[in-house]
Amino acid sequence: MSDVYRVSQDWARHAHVDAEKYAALYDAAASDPTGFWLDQAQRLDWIVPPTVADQSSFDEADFGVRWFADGRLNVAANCLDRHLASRGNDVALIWEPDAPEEEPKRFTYLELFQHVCRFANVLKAEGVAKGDRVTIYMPMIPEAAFAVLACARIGAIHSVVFGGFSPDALAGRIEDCDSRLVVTADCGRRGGKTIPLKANVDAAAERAPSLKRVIVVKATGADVPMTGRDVWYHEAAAQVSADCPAEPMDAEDPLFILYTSGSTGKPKGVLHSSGGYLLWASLTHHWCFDYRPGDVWWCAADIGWVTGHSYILYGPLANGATTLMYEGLPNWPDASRIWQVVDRHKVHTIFTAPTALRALMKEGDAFVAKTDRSSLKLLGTVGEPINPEAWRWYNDVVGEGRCPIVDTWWQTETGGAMIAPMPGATDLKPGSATKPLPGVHPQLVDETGKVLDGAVSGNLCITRSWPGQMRTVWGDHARFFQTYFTTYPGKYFTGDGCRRDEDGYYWITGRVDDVINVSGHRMGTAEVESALVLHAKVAEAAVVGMPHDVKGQGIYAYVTLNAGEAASEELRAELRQWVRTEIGPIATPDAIQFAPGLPKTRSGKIMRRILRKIAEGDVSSLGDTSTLADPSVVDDLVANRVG
Ligand code: 6R9
Repeated sequence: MSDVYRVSQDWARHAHVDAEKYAALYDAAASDPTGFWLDQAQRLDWIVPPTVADQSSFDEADFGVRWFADGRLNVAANCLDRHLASRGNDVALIWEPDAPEEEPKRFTYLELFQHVCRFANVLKAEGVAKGDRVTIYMPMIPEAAFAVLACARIGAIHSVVFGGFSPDALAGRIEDCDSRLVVTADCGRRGGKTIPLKANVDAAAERAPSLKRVIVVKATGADVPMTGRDVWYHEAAAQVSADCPAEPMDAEDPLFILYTSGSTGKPKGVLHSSGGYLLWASLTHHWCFDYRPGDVWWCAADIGWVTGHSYILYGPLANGATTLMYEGLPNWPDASRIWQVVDRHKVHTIFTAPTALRALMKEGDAFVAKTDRSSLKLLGTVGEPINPEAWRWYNDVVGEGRCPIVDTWWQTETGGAMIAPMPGATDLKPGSATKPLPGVHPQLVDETGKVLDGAVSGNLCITRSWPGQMRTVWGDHARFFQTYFTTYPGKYFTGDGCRRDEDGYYWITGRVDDVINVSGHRMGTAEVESALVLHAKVAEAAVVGMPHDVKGQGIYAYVTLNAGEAASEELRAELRQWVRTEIGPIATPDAIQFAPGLPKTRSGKIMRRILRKIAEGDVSSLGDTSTLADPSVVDDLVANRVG
């Protein structure tokens, strides 16, 4: 039996949603979905309010995801303009620099609005128009937020690429969506280190012929060579006015593309809409985190990931929140840093990943205890299953038992939280994301697609659309259908395994496909394999996940060398570096095992099940190896396991 943490009376009394309202929301969503969603949609400011809600279908014949299709709005106006009259002088964005001795910056809603309008005019002056794709490759500085919201203001589609990705990975993403323009900075800073963003863009440009213009924000003042393709942001900004009307958009017009790893092929450009996405980001921020004006909200993600999109920018700003953006790392200069930032800005809610908590937990409680943290009232987590030990540490040591833990399960594809508690209404169980939010319809199925009822484990599907659902894979609608709707026809398949307990609580057990979750970041095993086989000495590679104390999962690579090549420690180091350069540091293999052969079926399919077991060190239960073309390769793999 797992522990149950009851909602405190204090929370239940003061929350936006208490147990009674929670039940009413569920009933309304179930009994009259159209009325429910049109009603919820009123939390946005529409130029033309929608009269239709869900028009989606998961069936092949009339497949598509569509919400609020006759509504018109502008996302940036919802995040900025509509707050000006009531809270123009309230702080919208707090920026905390990498180095603790530097001064933070604060922007009121009015100031943020002015910066965004000016940035939007710079983009327009460069010829960017509605529907054009703009790639944003930035450090965590305020200008990253300006650039994102500027795109939304003029109806350009932003594609934010995480600043830790390599020039190659960046080039692939620029080309895939045919971006003409990249916004970057001279350099970025993180944990005292410098990241050569502009130099990376220059390298990417050689492989990305669509790229014609680079807007460079002066962030660190590093000396970077400028070419005819480049313009300094501050110079361009001085030439334009700060007055920029917001472009009216259809609810279904695209807002952004965000590349994410899948089980096959190159990363997919997940496309999100304007109306449905913004509603979901805003509503889930309101429901799950019980935000109220004056609270300081801190989502400690990077804007290069969906969590940063939905919960640093769109959700909180749509709700008129004060959102904190932090340039650095949670544990630099030391493991107190994250809590010192909480104290410095009197943060009410912090939303972070289990991997960060595990890393901090390892350093000992003293780093936490010496900080005050009395401003905290809620603690959130996202990105991967949280182990009960980390959950309890977060609850007992960080929150001192005062702060509910809101564990949110969701995906880049879902736009916002899907299975998560509401702090005034949901009892908590450490390690469970609890229950689906109103209007979310999860279902567990077995391998054959049979629906499983009651307390059971299975593969997690969602049977009906929700407003924040992705609309397509950029440039490949067939791949969207194929990836998510064909494994279990008529349902959206999440790729996650999940257990439902006797109380109807959901416990995500992790990916059941060839995606691994490294420090809360998704990495496709196929991507790492493609990078490895590009190396001249590598014949074949197979990559699987392995358990890792801090990262949750680590990357374990089996590598077969070309005939005549010898395995060595130098080559191992070279291959690790190779993958870092090809994809980025987050893809660096934790273990590389040189193998004379890989376990394959007679039809040539690699038996990953066996490779996973060996990487996990679970060699006593390799299961049936009789279908292997050459069962003896397994003996060698077991004997030479790394770690
Ligand atoms: C938001 C985000 C999605 C994958 C998802 C699942 C895992 C996310 C989780 C969780 C257990 C949670 N995941 N949140 N697993 N509990 N609270 O992380 O998006 O980067 O697309 O990753 O992350 O496996 O399928 P994304």
